[in-house]
Amino acid sequence: MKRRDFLKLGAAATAAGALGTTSAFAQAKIVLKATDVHPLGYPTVEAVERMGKKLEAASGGRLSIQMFPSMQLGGEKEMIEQAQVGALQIARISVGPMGPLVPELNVFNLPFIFRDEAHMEKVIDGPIGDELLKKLSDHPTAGLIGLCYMNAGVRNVYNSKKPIEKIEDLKGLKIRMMGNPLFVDTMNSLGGNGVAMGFDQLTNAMQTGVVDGAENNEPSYESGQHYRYAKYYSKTGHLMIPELLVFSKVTWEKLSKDDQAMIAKFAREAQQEQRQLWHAREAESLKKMKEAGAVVTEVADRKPFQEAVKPVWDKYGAQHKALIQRIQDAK
Ligand code: BDP
Repeated sequence: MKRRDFLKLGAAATAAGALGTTSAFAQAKIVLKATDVHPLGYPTVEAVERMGKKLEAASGGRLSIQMFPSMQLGGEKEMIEQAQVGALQIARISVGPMGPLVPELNVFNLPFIFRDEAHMEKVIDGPIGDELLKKLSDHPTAGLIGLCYMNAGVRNVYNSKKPIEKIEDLKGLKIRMMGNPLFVDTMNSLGGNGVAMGFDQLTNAMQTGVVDGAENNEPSYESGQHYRYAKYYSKTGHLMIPELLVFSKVTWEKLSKDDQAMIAKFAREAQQEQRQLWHAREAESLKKMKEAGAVVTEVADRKPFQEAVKPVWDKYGAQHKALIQRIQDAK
């Protein structure tokens, strides 16, 4: 049996064993299985681990979080599926792959929707952020509770061939995008060839030349050592996608109201705590990747990039005009 399947089975068995009737569940020790594609020490992983420590302290050891980092339970597609069936409880995923499930969330996935990180933070911290979390939690088939957001900086294109200084430089490059048609359309409208695949398949795809590169923030590029396969990191800044912390709805419904409230409160705190860790890590990662040989290029004029993605806005944004307006008006 592959390690991943084995872990999946183990997770399913433990969760199923722990979930008896609602009242028995309310008394028993509950170990919440959490997962993240990133390794220990990464801001999102660290924030969830800290949340686990708080839960343990506040519940006198009755509630705790067991972290499975580094894609041990698969990529985000697998993480979402496992959370939906209750084989794990907490998944830290990007808003990226959630767009096809909850269309309103796709608005955060539109290229160049946020002016800068402060604008993005303002939106996720405010009423729009709350509304979209509720949309996710109330969604009849998504099977997930939206707990909070986290920062994930700005996504920039990297590749093995050449620096991207202007939009023409993207022509013909095969660039891995997250699993959501919106992103493939985005890359194609910029002139590259978008290839959708899971984060768990990316290193191999770069190694074997299936793709020429990908796009991500500095900490993901650096911690995944992607500079080893794609050293040209160019500040295209085309996407700024927040992260999500989601909870399995089937497990959630078995928790007491008090436990739900406690988890929700610590998750909201995690949103702010992760942010501090994030900004420090962004700077640290930039330094490390340069030391490791990454060639970082600024893109002087992003206008042509912004104009090229208009069709993506028409296709995915037309049905959310009012929401987009409110985001743009957020100051
Ligand atoms: C990273 C996100 C992670 C995504 C990954 C990706 O933190 O959730 O899985 O990008 O590109 O920035 O798939």
